[in-house]
Amino acid sequence: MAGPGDCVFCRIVAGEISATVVRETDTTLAFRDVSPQAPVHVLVIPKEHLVDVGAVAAADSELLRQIMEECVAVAYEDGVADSGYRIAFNTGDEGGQVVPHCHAHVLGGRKLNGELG
Ligand code: DGP
Repeated sequence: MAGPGDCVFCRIVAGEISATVVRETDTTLAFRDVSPQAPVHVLVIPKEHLVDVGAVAAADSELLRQIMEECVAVAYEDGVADSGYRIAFNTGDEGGQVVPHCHAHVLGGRKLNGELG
C-alpha cells in the first residue's frame, strides 16, 4: 500500500498533481476522474490518507458522513440528482480498488448498468 508520500491522491490534495477540483471542504476534496466512465464521474476523497472506506469508518465516522454528504452535493451540482446516479467505493483487490486512498466514485449522466463489476 502506498503511504502518504507517494500516494497520488495525497499529491492531488497537496497540489503537486493537478486535478479539476469541483468541491473542497476542510476535510474532503472532490475532483473529476482522469478517465471518466460516465458524463459525470467525480471522486470524493478524505484529505487525510486513509486507505479505504473501512479505514475511514474505523477512524472517524463523522468523516465518512462528510464524504457521503459531499457525494450528494456533487450530484446536485452536476445536475444528476433527479436523473439518478451511483456512489461506489471500490475497496481492496477484489473490489477493484487501484488507488489505495479512500475514494467514492460519483457516476451519472447516462443509464448505468445493473452489473457493478
Ligand atoms: P479505483 O479503481 O476505484 O481505485 O479508481 C481509481 C480512479 O482514480 C480511476 O477511475 C482513475 C482515477 N485516477 C487515478 N489517478 C488519477 C489522477 O492522477 N487524477 C485523477 N483526476 N484521477 C485519477
